[in-house]
Amino acid sequence: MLTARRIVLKASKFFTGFLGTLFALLVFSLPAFANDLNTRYNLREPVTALARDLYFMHYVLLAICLVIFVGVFGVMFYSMYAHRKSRGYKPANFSDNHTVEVLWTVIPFLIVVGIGVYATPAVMAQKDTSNADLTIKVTGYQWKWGYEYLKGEGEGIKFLSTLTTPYEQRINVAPKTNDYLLEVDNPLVVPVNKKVRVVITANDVIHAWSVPALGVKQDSIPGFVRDSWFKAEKTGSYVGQCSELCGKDHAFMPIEVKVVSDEEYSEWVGLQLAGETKKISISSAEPENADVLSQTDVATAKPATISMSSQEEVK
Ligand SMILES: [Cu+2]
Repeated sequence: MLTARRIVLKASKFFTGFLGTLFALLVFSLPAFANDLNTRYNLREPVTALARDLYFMHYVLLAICLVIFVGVFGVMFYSMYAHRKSRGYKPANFSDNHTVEVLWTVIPFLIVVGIGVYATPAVMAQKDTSNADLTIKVTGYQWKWGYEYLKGEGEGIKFLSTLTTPYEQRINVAPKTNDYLLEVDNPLVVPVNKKVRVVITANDVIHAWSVPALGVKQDSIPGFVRDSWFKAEKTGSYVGQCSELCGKDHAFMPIEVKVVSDEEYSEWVGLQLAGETKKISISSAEPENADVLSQTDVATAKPATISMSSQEEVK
């Protein structure tokens, strides 16, 4: 008959080996897991350093959860199986065990603190919006997005961005396309390898501007200004969705960020500023009663209404 000590040793050896292998498999196969619009599972393939950090952190945390899950349930099921009544085991008769109680309080506490310490640099980096090449104000409306280029090349450009997926697809009378509910008329256009600061607010209710591949997710709150940033390393189209339940058309206000080369960006800016391809400008198509924070409002707003990270003037 195995002693309790040997059982624990045996079990821990097994779990260390098993989880180590699993973790190594997960970490080393990260790129293979990366996702695009054609695949259904996992996070989007990261295209910024920040998004890569978040992606990796996601796996580390998943592995920690897995270790705890397998460890706890493994010990539980093994104990029940190996010490069952039919084998002649008698139930122990004790009411508490201080050592165990201290352990199951201290260990989870250390795990949580460890995760917090590990995640802090990434959270701090997300908030460091200094030295941006481009500043863009993003405004959430029910149910569309408004973009306004505040600073940097393209200053003065503003437009609304609305879902273009045909209604027929939504009611299942037309086949759904690959970018179903992720296509917009006017994507946000930004240059590649430039730090873009997004200043995020809302006009009516709370929305959230989120583009997973860029590692950005930030609530947009009426009367408040929050900011975030990204620096895309690869040209392409990156999509996201409003990520805060904001009313009946919450699912129908996607985000598309088009990352282009410097030359293409300059060309696009030229066309926009010349007004040649400007399809909808905020001034002509702004929803009625729009009471969005103007640039001056943002710059002169009382500190209390601006998040700690946004106290520097927007302009
Ligand atoms: Cu929304």
